[in-house]
Amino acid sequence: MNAHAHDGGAGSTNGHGAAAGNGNASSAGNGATPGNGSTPVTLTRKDFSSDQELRWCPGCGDYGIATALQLMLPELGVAPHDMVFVSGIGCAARLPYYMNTYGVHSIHGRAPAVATGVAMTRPDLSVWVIGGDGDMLSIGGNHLIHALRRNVNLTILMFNNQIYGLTKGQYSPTSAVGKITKSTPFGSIDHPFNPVSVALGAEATFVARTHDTDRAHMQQTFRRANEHRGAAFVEVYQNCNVFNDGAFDDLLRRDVRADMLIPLEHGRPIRFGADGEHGVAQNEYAELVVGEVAELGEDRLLVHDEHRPDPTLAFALSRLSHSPHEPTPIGVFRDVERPVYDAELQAQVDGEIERSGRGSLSELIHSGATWTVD
Ligand SMILES: Cc1ncc(C[n+]2csc(CCOP(=O)(O)OP(=O)(O)O)c2C)c(N)n1
Ligand code: SF4
Ligand SMILES: [Mg+2]
Repeated sequence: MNAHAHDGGAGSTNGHGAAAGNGNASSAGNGATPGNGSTPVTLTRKDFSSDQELRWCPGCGDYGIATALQLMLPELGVAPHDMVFVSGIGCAARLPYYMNTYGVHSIHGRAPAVATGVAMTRPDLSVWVIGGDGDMLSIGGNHLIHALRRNVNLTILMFNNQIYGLTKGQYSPTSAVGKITKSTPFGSIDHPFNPVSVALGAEATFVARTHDTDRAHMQQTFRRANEHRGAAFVEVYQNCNVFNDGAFDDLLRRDVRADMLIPLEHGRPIRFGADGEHGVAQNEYAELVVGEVAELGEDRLLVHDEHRPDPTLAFALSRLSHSPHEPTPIGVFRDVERPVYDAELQAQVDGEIERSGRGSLSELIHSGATWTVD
């Protein structure tokens, strides 16, 4: 795929291709280099915003996420025509329409598969995957975990509103037990997924959680995810004010937030509360416990290490809360290095070409056991 040659063609969501020059812009800082090598241009939110009016329900959390993203993207120093947003189907999946980048609004659940193809054939592009909890964990659960375990170079943002929004309020794999929806009139009996645990279980190399009411936290998390080489998974708590309003209120209301969000900061003891009075420690069975620092003891607090090669402790952190009604960690759970799928594949292909020459597809098809049917 040559993204530059497809302006307005199949796969382009909005007919707006390159916004700044036509070269491969990957200069550092808030500027992208035009193709003619002249002075870098300064990118702004406008460069990443399409001419389409943002259209979700008034009050939807998706507005806050889209705004955070569009305001942060210019800082990456990557020109819009070197970015691709791939989505599945759902309210969240509408995002590529609003981005003045390349984009594919693909098939329900298949965004990670489509994006894998883009990342493998065009490793020079910045490839983002956007979807909801239904798109990525119901029909697309399979595709998501394989993109994660393969460590394809993708930035995957999952907007979790614990409901199917677009189809008007059916339960999703992250809906709570007992949740009454159109498809669970007597209450859901399904045990929900914890998306961060799922990603860590698939041994994703970058796993984080953020939420739609803190723009700075979202931007910092999205930026870190995009800087990561390999598959980066970010769960974004997102309010669907029409079909699941207030799902995260017990965590995110201003008056409770300090006591309910556990910020994870690399190299720092894990503590929270207005005065850092609560903390996380390991007990004598090596299990994680949440308690008062005065009782646990400062020196027993767990020091967060994003870079631990073994995901067990990150997984244990993800299990500290089983619903957004108890103290819940946010931030980066894991950030480790592992060979990246697209680079490994390219190395294999290059090695074979060097060993055996370029080869011919026609010769390959007509070689070996072939026969003619009369
Ligand atoms: C193959 C297929 N099955 C079902 C649907 C119907 N459908 C569209 S979006 C969706 C779920 C959307 O929920 P989610 O991914 O959580 O996104 P949200 O709308 O909540 O952002 C479903 C079931 C579809 N479009 N295609
Ligand atoms: S249905 Fe929910 S998720 Fe979809 S646009 Fe409306 S408020 Fe947002
Ligand atoms: Mg949803």
